[in-house]
Amino acid sequence: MAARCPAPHCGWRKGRSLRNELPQASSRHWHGIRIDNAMNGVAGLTQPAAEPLALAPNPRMEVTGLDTRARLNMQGDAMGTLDAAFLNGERISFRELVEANQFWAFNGMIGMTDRPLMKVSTGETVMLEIYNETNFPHAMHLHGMHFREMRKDGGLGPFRDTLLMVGDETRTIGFVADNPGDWLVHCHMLSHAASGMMTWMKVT
Ligand SMILES: [Cu+2]
Repeated sequence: MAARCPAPHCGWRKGRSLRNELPQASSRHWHGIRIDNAMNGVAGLTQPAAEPLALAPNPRMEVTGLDTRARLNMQGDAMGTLDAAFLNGERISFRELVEANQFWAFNGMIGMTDRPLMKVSTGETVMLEIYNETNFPHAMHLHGMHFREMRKDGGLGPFRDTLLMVGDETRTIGFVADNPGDWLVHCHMLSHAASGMMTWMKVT
């Protein structure tokens, strides 16, 4: 707005919220509108300044030109292939894992680890192959970014952030890592997540 004086006319529908897309913390004070004190917009007196909102760019539809490939094996359950896994840096037998109520794993690791599942740079296109070694369905959920399934026939599925996978199934997802940060990757059946099916990825 600073580039124009007077600033352009600004209309807003009742009930909609405003967000700060300016590069600095800002407040807004209204003339001509009777308003609650808490919304009067005097930073430091009636409300804190709104911090700038760093929104990720819209997701890119294409997932071509792959930069990173990774694989995630979902493991666990008594009928599955997991005979031991790492929990807090220690290799533990499946029997002991059941006693500890920690019997779901990703790539042989239970729960959060110091090292991420993958570390990628912003803008990299990532292909993640997911194999459900177990006999249970799992809902793979990625935080922070949306993905498309890369189907075996070469087609791309719709944008999603969760993929329901049945037992003994391999599916592949692709996405552009366009949102920097540490992002949780987990099974959205939350009892599975609490029992170990959690990891994370880093986008730098
Ligand atoms: Cu699950």
